[in-house]
Amino acid sequence: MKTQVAIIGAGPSGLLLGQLLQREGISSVIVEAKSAEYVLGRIRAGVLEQGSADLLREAGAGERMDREGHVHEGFSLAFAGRRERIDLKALTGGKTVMVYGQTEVTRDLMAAREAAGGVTFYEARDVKPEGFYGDTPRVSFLKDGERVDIECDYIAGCDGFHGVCRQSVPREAITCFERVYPFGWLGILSRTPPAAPELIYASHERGFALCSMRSDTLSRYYVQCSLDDRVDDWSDDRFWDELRRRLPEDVAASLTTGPSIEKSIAPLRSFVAEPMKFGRMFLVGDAAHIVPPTGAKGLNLAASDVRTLHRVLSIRYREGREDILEQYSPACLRRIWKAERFSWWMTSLLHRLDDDPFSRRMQLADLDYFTHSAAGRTTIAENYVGLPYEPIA
Ligand code: RFL
Ligand code: PHB
Repeated sequence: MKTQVAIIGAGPSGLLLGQLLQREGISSVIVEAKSAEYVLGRIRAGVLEQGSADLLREAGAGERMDREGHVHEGFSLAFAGRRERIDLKALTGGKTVMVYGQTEVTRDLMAAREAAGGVTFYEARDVKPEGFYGDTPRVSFLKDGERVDIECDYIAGCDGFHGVCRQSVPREAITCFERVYPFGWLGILSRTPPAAPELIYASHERGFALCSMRSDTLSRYYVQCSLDDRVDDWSDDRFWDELRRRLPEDVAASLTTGPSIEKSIAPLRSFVAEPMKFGRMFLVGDAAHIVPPTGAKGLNLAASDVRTLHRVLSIRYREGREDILEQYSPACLRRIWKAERFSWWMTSLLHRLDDDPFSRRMQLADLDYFTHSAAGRTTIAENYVGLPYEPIA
C-alpha cells in the first residue's frame, strides 16, 4: 500500500492532520493501536483556543462545535476567599476560548474522515516507523495477524507521549527536557449543571481545584491529589467534600453534586523533545511534548503543530520546496516553549507545592499582583487564549 503521508495515531493530532491534508489533495493513511471506541472513551481536554477552533473549521469539522460548543469570554482565579475574573475578551482585543470536549472534537474528526473516504487502520499491532532517514520511509504493522506495509513520502508521529515514533529515533539524535511534579489531578465527570457559568481555577491551602464543564448539564471537576492516591480511595462523597472545601463559599454552597460517570487520576508533567523532525519523520503533539493541564494548552499545542506541519507539507507538495520542511521543528518549538512556560507557571502558582509557609505567601503575593495589575491580567489572558502562530516563510 502507498500513500503520501503515513500518520501514526488517531488522536486529535493525527485525525486533524489527515483532514487538513485531505482538503489539500494530499493522501494519508492513519494507523492507530486502539479501537475507535477506546480513543473516544478517553476524557481529556475541554478548552480550545480560538486558533484551534478556527483550524477545526478549516478542516471542515467545526460545524457541531459551532452549534454545541460554548464561547467563554473569561474565567476566574479564586484564592484567599477572593474571586478575580480574567476578562479574556477585553484584555486581548476580542479573543475568546471555546469550551468543547476533546471527545467531541475526536468524534467530529472521525466522522469527517469517514465521509471523505480516508483510510484508517484501528487496532494495529506492532506498529513500526522505518527507513525515515532514507528516501523510502515505511510504516509496518500487524492487522488481524497479517503484516501490512505502507510506503510513504513522510511519516507523521502523532502517537502521543507513550507512542513508538519518538522511541524509534536514535538516542544521540534527540534531547529531552522534563519536569515531573510531585502531585496529580483527580478528575470526575458528572451529569450535573456546572458550578458556575465560567471556569474557576482555585488555589487553596488544601490544594488546587478546578471547576470546568462540557455543557449545561455535564460538569468536569478536578482536585489536586497525591501521586500515591488510587481512584478507589476516592468515593464520590469524598471527592465532593474535598472540592467544596477548596472552592469559594458561595460556589461551594450552590454546587450540584451527583454520581460520577468517569473518574481518573492524571500525573502532571512538563516534557519537550528536540528536535521534532528526523529525516522524513515528524513528531506532532503529545509525541513531542507534554504540559501539565493547568494552562489548558496540551490539545491546543497539538493543534498548532498540526497547523505548522500542514502548512509546510502543502508548500512542499505545491511548490516542490523540500527546504520548507526544515522550518517545522524550529517554528513549533518557539511556540511550544512559551506554552510550556505558561503551563509550568500556572501550575506553580495554583498548586500546593510544599508545607513551607513562605512558598504560600509568595503564591498569594503573585496572585494578588497579577490579578490587580493590568499588565499582569493581560499576561495571563494573552497566554490563555493562545499566543500568535509562528510565521512560515
Ligand atoms: P493523544 O491524544 O495521546 O493520541 C495519540 C494516539 O496515538 C495512539 N498510539 C499509537 N498508535 C499506533 N501505534 C502506536 N505504537 C501507538 N501508541 C499510541 C494512541 O492510542 C492515541 O490514540 O495525542 P495527540 O493526538 O497529540 O493529542 C494530545 C491531547 O490528547 C492532549 O494534549 C490533551 O488531552 C491534553 N489536555 C488538555 N489539553 C488542552 O488543550 N486543554 C485542556 O483543557 C486539557 N485538559 C488534558 C486535559 C490532558 C489530560 N490528561 C488525562 C492527560 C486534561 C487531562 C486530565
Ligand atoms: C477540562 O475541562 O477538562 C479542563 C479545562 C481546563 C483545564 C484543564 C482541563 O486547564
